[in-house]
Amino acid sequence: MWNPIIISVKDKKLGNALNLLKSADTPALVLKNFFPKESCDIVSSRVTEYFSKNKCGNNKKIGISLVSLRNDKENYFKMADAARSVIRNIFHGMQDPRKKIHSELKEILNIDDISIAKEKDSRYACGVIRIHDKESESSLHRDNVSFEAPHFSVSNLKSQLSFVLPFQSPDKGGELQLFHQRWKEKDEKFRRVDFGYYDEVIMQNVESVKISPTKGDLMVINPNLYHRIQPVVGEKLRITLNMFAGFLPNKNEILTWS
Ligand SMILES: O=C(O)CCC(=O)C(=O)O
Ligand SMILES: [Fe+2]
Repeated sequence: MWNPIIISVKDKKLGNALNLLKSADTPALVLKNFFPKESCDIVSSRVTEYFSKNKCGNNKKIGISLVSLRNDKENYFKMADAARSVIRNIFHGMQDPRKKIHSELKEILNIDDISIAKEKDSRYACGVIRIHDKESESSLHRDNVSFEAPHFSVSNLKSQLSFVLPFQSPDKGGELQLFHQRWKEKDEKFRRVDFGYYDEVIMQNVESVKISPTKGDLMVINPNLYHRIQPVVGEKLRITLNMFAGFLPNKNEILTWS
């Protein structure tokens, strides 16, 4: 059986779990009750209000993601700076979950250091808040910054990780489905022109798991495994904080970005 490792935050140190994640022997680490549910509710109502006031079209996120601007480096860093105060305001008056991820995962994962990635004098974006509603599509994909954005310094990092912190779960659906299959360069023939990959990329009899997003439970995944978000059912939005991380070569040190 290929199942996530569920950790109570009280367990603190995780032993071998990080290696199991890197080797894909486990699909995910789930840190129960990582972020207070009351704070999740406050964030969710602020995010919902933000989207009702700001007409965002199909752009259902707050914050900047590297993949969407990978061919416009200057603009990526400019927009990353412009987005900082917007995200900070969403977390106003509470412990910033991004800071909590940085400080507590250092201890829990037994890492020497975790900080936001930099490139010369520019700081990478820190976190994207994503909403998924019943109209949202999430294609099968994998995240691999080394392949997708080779002219950014984070492309030199190893063992990419993805952090997903749900603030609100939909009534039904919205599970994160992970396949026990890593992306390989030869899979590029299955790539869709818009985003992601055709389902044919998944080989026969490959196992998959579906993890329901539970507010406050931090999921850490190996995003080199194919994954997708199942359709959201009902009116309630799926709201998450998403961040990436990678290891400095030959170091037990992580840099983060979004
Ligand atoms: O929001 C999620 O559950 C997963 C998002 C995702 O694709 C990722 O973190 O790489
Ligand atoms: Fe992803």
